[in-house]
Amino acid sequence: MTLHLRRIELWEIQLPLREPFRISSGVVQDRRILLLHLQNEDGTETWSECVAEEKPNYSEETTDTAWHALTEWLIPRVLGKTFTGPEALGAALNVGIRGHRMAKAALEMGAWDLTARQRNLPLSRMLGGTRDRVLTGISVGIQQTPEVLAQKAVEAVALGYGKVKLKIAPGMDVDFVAAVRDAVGTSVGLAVDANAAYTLADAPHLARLDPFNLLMLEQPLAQDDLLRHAALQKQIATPICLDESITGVQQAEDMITLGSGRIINIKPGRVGGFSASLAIHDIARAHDIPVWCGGMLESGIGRAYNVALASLPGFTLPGDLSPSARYWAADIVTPEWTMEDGGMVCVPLDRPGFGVEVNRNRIDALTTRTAVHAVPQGG
Ligand code: OSB
Ligand code: MG
Repeated sequence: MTLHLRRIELWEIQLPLREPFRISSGVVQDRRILLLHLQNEDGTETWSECVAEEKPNYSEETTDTAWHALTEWLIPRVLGKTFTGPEALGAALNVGIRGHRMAKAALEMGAWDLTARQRNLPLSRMLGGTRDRVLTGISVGIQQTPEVLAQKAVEAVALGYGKVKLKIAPGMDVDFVAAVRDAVGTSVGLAVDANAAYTLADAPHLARLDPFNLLMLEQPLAQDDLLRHAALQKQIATPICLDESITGVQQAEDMITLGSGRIINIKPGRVGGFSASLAIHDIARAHDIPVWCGGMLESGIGRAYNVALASLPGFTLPGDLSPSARYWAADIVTPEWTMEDGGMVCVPLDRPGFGVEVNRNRIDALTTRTAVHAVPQGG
């Protein structure tokens, strides 16, 4: 069994969030999502999702740069060519094409799912997943006041989430966390995510979060700054978790060597796909570094890929894998993603591939542009 893509379609959809999602670097209301439909020469088909957002505030990639990179460089690299598997296809995307990891990941992860379908395996098991349910958390955006945020956190706990992550920014941090801790009590797992909004000079201020007994402080400093994260970790008790900084295997190794953090958020899109995600998982596990699966406000398709990854044994902390209804009035997959008692999401294991049906009618209704790349007849 080999991979030989004969047709790749790009679909951009616009999916409105139920409420705006604000982080320190920007706000999203309508999610512009790039989907890929992949067709292998043996008739195997799947969908994948590129997690790039409309604006370059989290990552330098955007929906438009990903469309461009896929169209101009990445799709031509793989279309009509034969690969022994997803690793080989992923490697071909990295020869002479720097960056654009989210665009690459959409193709590479789709290749993993095609291979799972060819082998009649659930995507989870194709990747080495062992769990049949994964712990989930919620990521709550920045709110106007500590009181509003505390109210949202209380609602999340009542819904059963196993972790509540609060977005913070300078001026909207210690008081907000204090109000939430006070409202939810000491037993709830709380985390904060700064999305790179602070500098090392803020270390004494960030140390004021220590008394709240947070599970982690995610990405306090700049994306490319492992050195200062190491210095900061020495000055605060709260474990640092890196998100934006971990763009590949090497950054994970460097984080461990330097002591820049004690936890890793793995987002397969951010690291260029599943091969890098698996390698980071393995390295972290060997060093007793817990990992968890981050989210990018994915549709039900991207979520399916994340849930499969989160079923690997090293994913010991709850992921940002909220149910569909937390984000959208209606998702583009059937069944929608739901949360079971105990804040768990079930890993679909009853069919090959990522395990949910894609709702074509719903995609059609949300589509803003499409493009088709196909090998010529007889090619
Ligand atoms: O930093 O984890 C982040 C969403 C967009 C960009 C960055 C982040 C996030 C989230 C959302 O926290 C998590 C989710 O998908 O629920
Ligand atoms: Mg984050």
